Amino acid sequence: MHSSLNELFDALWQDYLVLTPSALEIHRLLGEGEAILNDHVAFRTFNHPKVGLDKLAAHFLVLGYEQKGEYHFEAKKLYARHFEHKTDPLAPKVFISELLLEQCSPELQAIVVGMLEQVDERLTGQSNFLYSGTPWQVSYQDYQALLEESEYAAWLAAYGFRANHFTVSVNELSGFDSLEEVNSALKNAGYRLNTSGGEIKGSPEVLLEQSSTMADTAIVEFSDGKAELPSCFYEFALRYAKPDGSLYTGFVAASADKIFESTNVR
Ligand code: OOG
Ligand code: NI
Repeated sequence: MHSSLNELFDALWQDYLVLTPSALEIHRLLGEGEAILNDHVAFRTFNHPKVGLDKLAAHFLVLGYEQKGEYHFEAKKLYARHFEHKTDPLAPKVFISELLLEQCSPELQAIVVGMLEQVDERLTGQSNFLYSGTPWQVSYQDYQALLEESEYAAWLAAYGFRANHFTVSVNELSGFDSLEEVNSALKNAGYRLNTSGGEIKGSPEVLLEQSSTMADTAIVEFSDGKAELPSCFYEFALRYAKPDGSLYTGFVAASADKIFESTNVR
């Protein structure tokens, strides 16, 4: 467990930048030299007792976070929860999802169990767990079998435990007032956006608008060779005020469903 929130987020950011070099360029493009506030950071896992959502969440609960919303993604066989810091409104929100293994094929389950058998029980309690990557060896052949059934499972097998994306709080950017402006700046600079469900997911009516880049790529070493695959992406979120005047802090399942596809291979 980490003793400070800043220390944990710094370590997550450094790990994320190695796989997502475009995030640093975009950070400069949007921040124009000023600090950027993170709306949220997201993680992926399997709903296996060894590494389930709760094991990841524990690292945030000890740092003052509490559980907030929950979300269901039936077609993708995912379940997610989001967490907010109890007292620090500037602390990034945390979104953690897990693949519901019992709903997946016996073939997928067998590959994942083979990976998880290699995981030391003590891993999830270690301070670096949330940016420890893949504690397993998996073959490219198994990766491809996972990919046939679940893009999420395949990404997780290749990249493991780390921030899957950071998210710029567009509300806090001084040079950009809308997500359209952010998206135009990104496209003009040559970045590819996730267009699944439209470039902008959500609307003022649901109090949240989101867009994201398509993931960068990285070379992944499998037990039987290397492959270049989508790594991590950068997201942009604009939040709207609730009737009481405070900003909406939740997520929108229909939008999140499309954001997951930012790491799709095709
Ligand atoms: C999470 C996708 C959902 C959001 O902000 O709605 C999400 C993921 O890709 O792991 O980040
Ligand atoms: Ni997100």
